[in-house]
Amino acid sequence: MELTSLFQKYQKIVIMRHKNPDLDAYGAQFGLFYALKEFLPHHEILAVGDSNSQNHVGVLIEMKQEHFEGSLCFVLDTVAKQMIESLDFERADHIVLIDHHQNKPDIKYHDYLHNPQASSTAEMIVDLLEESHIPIPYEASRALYLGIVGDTGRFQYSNTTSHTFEVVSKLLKTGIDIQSLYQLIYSESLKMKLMKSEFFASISLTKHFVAYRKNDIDFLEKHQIDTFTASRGLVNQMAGITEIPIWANFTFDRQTGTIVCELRSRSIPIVDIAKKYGGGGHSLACGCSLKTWEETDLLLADLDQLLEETHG
Ligand SMILES: [Mn+2]
Repeated sequence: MELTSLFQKYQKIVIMRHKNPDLDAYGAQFGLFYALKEFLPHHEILAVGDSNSQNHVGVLIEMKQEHFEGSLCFVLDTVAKQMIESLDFERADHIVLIDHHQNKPDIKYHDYLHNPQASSTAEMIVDLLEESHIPIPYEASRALYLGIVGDTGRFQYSNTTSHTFEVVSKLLKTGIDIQSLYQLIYSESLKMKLMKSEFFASISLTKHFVAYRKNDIDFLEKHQIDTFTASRGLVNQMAGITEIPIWANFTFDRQTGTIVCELRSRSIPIVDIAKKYGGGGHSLACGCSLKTWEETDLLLADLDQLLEETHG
């Protein structure tokens, strides 16, 4: 893919990513946005999509059909239809997907940059900008750094490679202040901390130490949080505890009337259990949706049984 010829052909560039964005989705989006803004000062460049509390790096425009007509559109950090806010982007004249996940695209595209070895889409954006001889300005650098930190869990997950550090080294040379960036993403409100402490104080354990919590509608309403914040946002409150090899977070979802299950494991693969209940994901981090609280007990029994088989 020749970016420069695409930039000659299209005057309007739209940059989007999956809904419910995480640090990598924002990082890749705004990293590319700020770099192209500076490189192509006479182009119209739009960063579009939904927003949440994880955005520290830029201002988004709400997605509209007319943004896409006659445009070059980048779709970042996903290739899955179910992760996309709106399929309006398919009106774009040229669609470029950039992603590091394992999935096969089920959305329309013209070019697809895929690197499952990359720690993050942000890491891929740094490589792409380099290859295309597009400078990475300070603002882009901050966004991209946060993206990489998000998907590598501050460089602790096994997706962190020597290349990740090469990329980060380039970002640091733009003069970013990483201490202030960490303060942005790892500080939280007193209200949030108190909610987490209530959450943790009421976790339960199965016989073989699967930790779990059931977040009902009362919990969501008491703390004024949405399903995503409670399920994805709180599951890892149960992580990093020596005695607990597997943990599960069950959260009622008002919109669908289902129970969203986030399942995590330190080392024993659990994705087959998620699949048994119609879900999926990674080997140690996966999920599914269930219709009743009774089903969550069946799922917990399966996880407990898995530990019994593993430990005897
Ligand atoms: Mn990612």
